[in-house]
Amino acid sequence: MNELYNPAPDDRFTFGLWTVGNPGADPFGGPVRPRISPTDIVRGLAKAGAYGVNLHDNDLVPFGSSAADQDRIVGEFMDVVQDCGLRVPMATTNLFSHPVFRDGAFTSSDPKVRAFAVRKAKRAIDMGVEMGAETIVFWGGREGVETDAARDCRDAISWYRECLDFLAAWTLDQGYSLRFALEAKPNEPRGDMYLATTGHMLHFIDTLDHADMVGVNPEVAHENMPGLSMVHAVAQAMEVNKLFHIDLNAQKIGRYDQDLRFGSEDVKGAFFLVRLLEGTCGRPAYTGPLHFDAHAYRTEDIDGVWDFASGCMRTYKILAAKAAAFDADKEVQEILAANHADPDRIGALLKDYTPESLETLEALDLDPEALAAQGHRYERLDQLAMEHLFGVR
Ligand code: GCO
Ligand code: MN
Ligand code: MN
Repeated sequence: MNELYNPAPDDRFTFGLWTVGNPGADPFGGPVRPRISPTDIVRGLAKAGAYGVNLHDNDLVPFGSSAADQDRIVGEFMDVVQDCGLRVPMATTNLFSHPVFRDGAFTSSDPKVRAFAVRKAKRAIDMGVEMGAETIVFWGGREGVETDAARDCRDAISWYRECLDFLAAWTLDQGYSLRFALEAKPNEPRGDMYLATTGHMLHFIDTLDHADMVGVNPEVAHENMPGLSMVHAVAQAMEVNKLFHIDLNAQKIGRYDQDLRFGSEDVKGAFFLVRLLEGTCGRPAYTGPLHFDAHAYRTEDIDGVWDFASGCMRTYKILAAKAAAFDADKEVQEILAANHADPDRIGALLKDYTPESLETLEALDLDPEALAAQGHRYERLDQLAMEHLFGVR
């Protein structure tokens, strides 16, 4: 194996306990692999070259544990995390497994369930802070419906907002310096989930009391399931400084949430995503954790799980190198420069309306027929991307 692509902690790769720890159960069959203990997962991740490990409260501390048991479990876990030189950059709350959440957590029609969900999230945030987490992810696994007969959908959105506002205000009151990252998914497990895409989330965030501390955690699979572009979702978040976290994996369009090894489907989509994150095409790079929310094929044994983890990280690094090479390619640069050329500084005119800019705009010699006659050479540009990806350039 080419050592150039071996991962190291400064690559900022992270995995959830639930990802490499996934024992391979699906709706049609039980687990095929033994459960790996959280501390063995940590040791394995350190050996594999990861930077950190993320978790849901109940990945580590079983639901309903006493405070004393929680302290002991977290203490033992953190000893191993520190010994291995790993970090816990993100923590999240399981608001979907227990039957109490069968009709939602923050969007349940029953205020008692919403209260229980807020209290559980609050405890998970405390636990995350204790472990050094900087980001709290919210994935509303049960926030949705099978039938819209259940409630006025506007109520669900208002309750979702109230719960997040409550938790953000409490977080600030505690003096915690944390960021919340909201993760969208269009469906599964619910028939329709509220706030189905990263775009929905970005708008919703603007309506929150403490919008400054809330951003998004887009996931490749969740944008691709309905056939949307992950690149565009992530770009929209980055453009307004709201990309607080990311879930990298792979997905075939239109399927259930497959959570495949990063880059194993839609290689070109993964390439343009990495190019965007690395900022090789011009704008600033994403500098947060690169989290893989995926799991090994059900065909795999434990060795296969570590092949999977290594594959996610190596593919990211390979694509990052390809992205850098693509953007450094003279022919690529020429095509892009020709398309972006602005010798008369017309782009600047559009930045602000003033009576003067309008006057200059009106006086421009703009010939739509001549503009329309120009080809853009994107066939060649895309082929160059393909040749970089194929390794023949
Ligand atoms: C899924 C989600 C989850 C979340 C996780 C962290 O579809 O199951 O992607 O894996 O990312 O719960 O909040
Ligand atoms: Mn998912
Ligand atoms: Mn996810």
